[in-house]
Amino acid sequence: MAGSLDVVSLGDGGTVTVEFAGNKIVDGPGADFIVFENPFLIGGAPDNPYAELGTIEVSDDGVHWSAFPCAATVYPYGSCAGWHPVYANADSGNIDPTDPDVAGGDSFDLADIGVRVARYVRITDRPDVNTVFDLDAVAIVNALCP
Ligand SMILES: [Ca+2]
Ligand SMILES: [Ca+2]
Repeated sequence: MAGSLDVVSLGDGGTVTVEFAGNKIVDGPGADFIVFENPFLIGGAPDNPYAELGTIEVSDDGVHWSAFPCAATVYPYGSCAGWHPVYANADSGNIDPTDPDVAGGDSFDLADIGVRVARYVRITDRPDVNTVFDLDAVAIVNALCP
């Protein structure tokens, strides 16, 4: 499976902030949001993704940020984004992009970093990793205003 080409490339060390106007991510059961990049598995091996790592931070006010730790340089990449292939596809629409069990992508649980609600998600390409993060989409799993 090839990664999506319908993406926003951040550039090395680049950053993008996604705001959910009129909505928020809330800490509910399990994963609360999913970040979709376009990694693929080299040779189809699950333990050998072509990872384009980014650090994920969340904020409720756009001023104070909490980061998911992302320091790994070898598989598995822990709380980094950009290393789980995406299975949901907006064009075919047969996989729910908000279901972390089937959608693929990198899922995040606010409880892991002690955050209750977040309106913003900031993604920063890892400048120490010689790949470039390409943002496909961010999906809310647990929304405050569904
Ligand atoms: Ca949660
Ligand atoms: Ca990079």
